[in-house]
Amino acid sequence: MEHTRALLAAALLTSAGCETDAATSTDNQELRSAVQVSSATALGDALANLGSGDEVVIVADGDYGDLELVGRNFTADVRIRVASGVRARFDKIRLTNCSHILVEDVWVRPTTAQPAVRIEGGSDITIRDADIGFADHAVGWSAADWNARVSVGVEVVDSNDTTIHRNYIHHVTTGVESNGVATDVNRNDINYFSDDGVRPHGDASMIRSNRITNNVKVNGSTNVGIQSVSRGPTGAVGGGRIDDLLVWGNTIIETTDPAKPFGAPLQGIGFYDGVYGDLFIAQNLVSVDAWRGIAVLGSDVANVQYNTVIDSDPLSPRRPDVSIEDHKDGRPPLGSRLRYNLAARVGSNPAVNAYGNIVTAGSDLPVFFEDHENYDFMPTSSVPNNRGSWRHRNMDGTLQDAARRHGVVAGGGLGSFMCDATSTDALCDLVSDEFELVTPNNALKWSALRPVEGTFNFSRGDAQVAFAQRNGQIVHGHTLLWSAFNPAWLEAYRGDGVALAGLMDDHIQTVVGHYRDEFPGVVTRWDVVNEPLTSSGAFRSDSIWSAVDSGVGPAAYISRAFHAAHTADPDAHLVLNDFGVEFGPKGDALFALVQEMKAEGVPVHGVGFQSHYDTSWTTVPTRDDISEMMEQYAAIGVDVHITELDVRIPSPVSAAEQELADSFYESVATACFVAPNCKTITSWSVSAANSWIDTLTGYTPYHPFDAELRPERAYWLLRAGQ
Ligand code: 9MR
Repeated sequence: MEHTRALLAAALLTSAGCETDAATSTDNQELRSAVQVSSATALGDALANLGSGDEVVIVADGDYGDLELVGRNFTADVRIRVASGVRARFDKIRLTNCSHILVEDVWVRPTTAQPAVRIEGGSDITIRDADIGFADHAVGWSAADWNARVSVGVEVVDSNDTTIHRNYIHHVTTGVESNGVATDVNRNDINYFSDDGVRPHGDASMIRSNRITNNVKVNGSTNVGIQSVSRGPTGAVGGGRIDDLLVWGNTIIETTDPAKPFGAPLQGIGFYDGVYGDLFIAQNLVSVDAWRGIAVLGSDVANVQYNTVIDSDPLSPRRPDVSIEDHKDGRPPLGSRLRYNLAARVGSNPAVNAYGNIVTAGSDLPVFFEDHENYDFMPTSSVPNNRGSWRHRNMDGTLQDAARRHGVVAGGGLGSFMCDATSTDALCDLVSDEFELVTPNNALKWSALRPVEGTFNFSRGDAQVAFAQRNGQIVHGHTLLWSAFNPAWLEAYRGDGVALAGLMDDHIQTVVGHYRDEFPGVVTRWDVVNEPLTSSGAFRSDSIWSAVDSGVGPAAYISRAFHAAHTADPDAHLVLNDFGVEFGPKGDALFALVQEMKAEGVPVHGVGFQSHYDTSWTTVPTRDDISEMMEQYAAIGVDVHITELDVRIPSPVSAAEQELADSFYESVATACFVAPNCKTITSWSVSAANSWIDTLTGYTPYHPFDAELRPERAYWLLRAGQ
């Protein structure tokens, strides 16, 4: 969006053909005003004349010296970017006590060995797509040259919410160093460094998907790919605490350039000076010839998981480890897990919960990886079923990462007896890693909550909601009212519409109120009513709820239920959920119902397209059907959630039906990703290991993961267009 706007602004300027000009839009209020400059003086003037923000300065090719701004705080991002296809060189960049500035595409080549980019104080600064380095290459450099000529690429000092994104940072001492809170260092390529790749020292920071390669050893300092150091009040190393660091999906390779001089052991991820609280080091690939691969010394809840640590030189004795150890002062690690890593050595601190790790010998490399000598760490089929290894097929993380890029939440369903706050089994781990939302498939239904009249049994529901809470997930509450899966005693109310109305109101108030109070902010949405329509689009007359005495018309109980849920939790997002509603008479009927409810002021916020598909059906929705129905809902301000996605294929599975099954996943994902009002894709069962489809005869279930929890093609289709 932002990008498009700027391009549009740039196009307007180009057509105006001026060196300095201002363009504003009359037909699009969001379009920023833009200024184009082609000299250091014009740039200085343009920066001096900026208003309160939301402006773009486009820099033409040329040499601009230092970019220095002090105390410039904007309310919306000011964007300083280079015109397409040209090079604008800067000597240094200094942003001091500034906020909401985005610097893009610049070419930074300092002439002296001081940090190339320094951000001090202030907040919300972004540096992206820049080329930052002290030289283009270092051919012929001596160690003394290295020591004299380079400094830090990007240094962040006491500035919060900094983003360092997609830069090429090279020929530096350290690539990025920050002590700011919430620094996000992601997708940078850090190449040729004489100290460390990235040094994150500030709380709540993320180091994600960076590529860190080719260290040079030119002095006494030890080279580490990513190193974090806590400091105490007096500045003592290891005397403090750093919380909430996420080190995710980085690739650290000691040497990719065989001609590189000054080669020496590179330690991968060295967190040697804790305490580190709530630390996640996951899905990183480290290929080094050092004793240290990934090591954490001093932790208070650390998860080091799904990493691959490869011994890049099987002939040398050094075997890189993955480990969580005592703090250097002797304090043992607390609440920490070391799991599902694949490494040349695995630590064994007795205080650490270690499981699922695989130790590789150097000689395994050709067996485990497609072509490790050429840095292709695609696992072969010989890799044991360790999730750390298959994840490296795709370094971009999980389903939730992929969905989030489209503004969509990825959800997973929990079967009746799956997962609670203490679960450590692989399936629950997978659900917590891959999805940011869970839906208890059965635990919140009437027969689970109220098997006996007069009492509520929240034990199963609470266990699953506690699971989600522990993992920072949200919950889709399913379901307050349904015609099926009700306890037998409820039937006794049929015929007494008034008593039934009271029972319904009380149920909604009690259940929604319970989760509102006991797990604040976790159950953020509810299927208030499930499956109210028949396949022809009529109201189900067999549903006990149709007997509620609540005014005129068969839909009256539905509106009453939504009002009750809204009263119980005004913040909850309320959903009407049904299957087969993407098209046809049932689809039209649901839309008409929701439209009418909206018109009457009923608090209905979303509809659920359940999306259980069967490849033997003769009529199935196409991607266009799904998209068109989503658009209709968008027009009346209603969100769409894919609430129960799965596919079943009659056994034995034919190639044609498998293809059809794939096409369902593809249609749903692509339709949802482009629809601004499609907010969720939930896989009802996440794997064939926990499939409700097994309760149907003659079908093979098809879910994102197979029975061994390996990703199916459906998994990759759900990541479409990431
Ligand atoms: O997957 C659920 C299965 O385990 C239960 O036995 C069944 C009855 O409660 O419900 C299944 O889930 C259904 C969901 O609640 C509503 N849409 C259809 C789902 C699949 O039948």
